[in-house]
Amino acid sequence: MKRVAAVDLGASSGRVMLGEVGADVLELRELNRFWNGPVRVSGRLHWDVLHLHRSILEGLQAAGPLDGIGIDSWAVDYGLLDESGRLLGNPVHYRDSRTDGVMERVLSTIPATELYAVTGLQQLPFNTIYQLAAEKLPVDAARLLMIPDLLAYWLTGEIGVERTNASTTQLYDVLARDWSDSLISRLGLPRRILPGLLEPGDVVGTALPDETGLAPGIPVIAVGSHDTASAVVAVPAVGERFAYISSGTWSLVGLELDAPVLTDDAREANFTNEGGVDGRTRFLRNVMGLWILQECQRVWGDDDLPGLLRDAAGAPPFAVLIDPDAPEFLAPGNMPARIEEQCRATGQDAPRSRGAVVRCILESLALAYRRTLRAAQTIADREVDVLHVIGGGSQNELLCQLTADACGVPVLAGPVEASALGNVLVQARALGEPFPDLSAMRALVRSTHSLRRFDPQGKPADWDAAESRVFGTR
Ligand code: LFR
Repeated sequence: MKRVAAVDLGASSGRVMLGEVGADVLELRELNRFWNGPVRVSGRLHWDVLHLHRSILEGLQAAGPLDGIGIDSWAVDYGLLDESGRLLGNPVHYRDSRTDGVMERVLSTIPATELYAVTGLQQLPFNTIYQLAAEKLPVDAARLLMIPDLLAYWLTGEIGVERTNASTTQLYDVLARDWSDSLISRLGLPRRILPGLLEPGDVVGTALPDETGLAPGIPVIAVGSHDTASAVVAVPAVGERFAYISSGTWSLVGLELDAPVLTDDAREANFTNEGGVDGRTRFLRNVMGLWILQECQRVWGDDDLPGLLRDAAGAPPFAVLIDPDAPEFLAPGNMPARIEEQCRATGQDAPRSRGAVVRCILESLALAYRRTLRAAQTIADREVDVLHVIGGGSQNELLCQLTADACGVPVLAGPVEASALGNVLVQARALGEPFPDLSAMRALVRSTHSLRRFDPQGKPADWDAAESRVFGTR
């Protein structure tokens, strides 16, 4: 059995979890949980990366003896180091407005078709490529590290970029499985700022006792360092005919495939082909997710989520519907006002109570899931029998039921801590636990975690009508 720590950083909170993993054991215990989120300084949104580092150390120092440490986080964001390894400036949050209009500018010199043929990535305005194009690279920038790589560098002094997260930069060649030299040079970036790639399971280095206060000799192991890649490892699926929603601040809706799908249909529907553990492809789309609800709660100063969900469950169905993926919902701000604005623009009465707002958000998300799931199956030519909802959002029973109703397939909800589970499983395998493949890991998740099942209810015709209301015949 192995005793490993998973550092799992989401966009609203981070945690350090202790994992005990063996042939028939998979247990997590929380060592530290801490706030994470955007910090606005001089008009720019940043991550508080030193707070993250310190909170990670606090968790690790409370862990007792460890066989390994793995770090996963959200994707696309990065820190720049100078030649001596010092961080140049505080990493910027992907929701910052510095990328406004940049995607359009880059696409006028690198056509979207070409970019998709190389990277297979969905167009999101905050992809690393657009963040880099938004600013002049500091003259003393010597290395770019993605957030988990930066935090691993601070623990070990070793530099590398893990592949699943590299695949989210839009600078990675999805077929060659390496950085795209041609895109990097067309962007005017020096090739050497992008370090060599690491595979999930590679040892990054050993934690430096003097810097970290940890016992000597603990390996820091590259995992699926993109949180969604780690989460997908822990989807408790049997076989191939499944879809997943990794449900948190974002909802990542899609399929696991053996190879990328780079067709015009996939590009036009804005599907991404992100790198998975063991060379799999995460064929999915970002749906705006629980972010909209989290921002409503922040604006209302209301942290009683169970109360809001009870009110939403009692609110009239299909009263108000929005397109959650509309660009106005991306940046932090007054979401209730933005929802009202979208209602006005689409000729609907604004929701009159908080419960009605929450109902509107959840039904609108369920509709977006349905559209995405159907498109994924058609484009990838893969039918599914079951939809696994994993991550924090799997605890939201109303959303799970609406998702089953809208998608017309059974939903299996759980595990909640999917990213941390995927993280510890990949570490345990690297340390010698016998998991020959992903299905063995998934079998262990199934046998150690209970799932909740939601069967489709209600009238499918209501969802058809709702879909044409929001999206017309598009
Ligand atoms: C989820 C996630 C998504 C990515 C978004 C931004 O936490 O990693 O997969 O698109 O955050 O990085």
